[in-house]
Amino acid sequence: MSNAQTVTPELRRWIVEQAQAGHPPQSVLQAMLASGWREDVAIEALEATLEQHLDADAVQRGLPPAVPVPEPDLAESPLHLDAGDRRVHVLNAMFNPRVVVFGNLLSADECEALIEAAKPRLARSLTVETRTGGQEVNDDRTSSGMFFTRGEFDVVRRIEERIAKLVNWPVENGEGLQILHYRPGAEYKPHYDYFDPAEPGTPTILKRGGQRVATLVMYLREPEKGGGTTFPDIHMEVAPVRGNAVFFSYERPHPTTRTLHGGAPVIAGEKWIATKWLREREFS
Ligand code: PD2
Ligand code: ZN
Repeated sequence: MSNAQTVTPELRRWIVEQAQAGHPPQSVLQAMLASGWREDVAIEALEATLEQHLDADAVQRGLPPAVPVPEPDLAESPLHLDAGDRRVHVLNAMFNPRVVVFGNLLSADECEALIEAAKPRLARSLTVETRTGGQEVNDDRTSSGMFFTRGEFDVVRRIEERIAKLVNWPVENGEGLQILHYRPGAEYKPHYDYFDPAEPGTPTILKRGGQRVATLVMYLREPEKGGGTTFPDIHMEVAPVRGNAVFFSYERPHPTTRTLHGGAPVIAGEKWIATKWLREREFS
């Protein structure tokens, strides 16, 4: 192997061969270090090569290709992240699927401001109807809701900028904030947030900014019991604590992302949330 610290096609081929021969990434890394590769270059080359290889494999099996997704900077496992105007707490982080629980994302005043501005505009929640690209009342979603337009007023704008900084994704790629209100018994049955490529209405929906690639559910008012955000594939439930949020990303519109999630029925009290969906490109 060459000692030049540039990653050549030969090196990539060799990495893939090692993986195919069943050598774990840690042993491949050790072999690279032993032949003089700098650790940072070796790790980067390994990660990028294996990721590309897995994606090519997935596409060959008929899956949609993976695309870049928003990602908070958790490389050094920080306890806090600087989101511009606020220090956000990192409470929990999972890699596969990428699910991160944040604390202290919103102040109590911000939560109340969103709820009060939304109240006069609430209607029974609609979901995007992927058969036609329109909207429909959906029995799986028994909450009421509304959308603000992006940057509609100062609190919305401030929160959108905070989110953009937190997950390193342009404000312009975000849909308008959606506010949802769940009374006792209301729920949102498990679903994926991306648009199903097999549905005939999806190409129309994708004209505005491409696919959804990540979701941030922010808890504005907490119920007394129930109302957690559930992830059935990973047996996880996030408690809907006011000011906290759960972030998850999905690099392809496919169940292999294991991002199936739902809003569990509220058992006592009421739950209010704000959802920010992030698209691949500018959403206009
Ligand atoms: O209210 C929730 O916890 C929830 C669960 C699943 C919200 C959404 N999805 C959503 O807004 O997409
Ligand atoms: Zn959802």
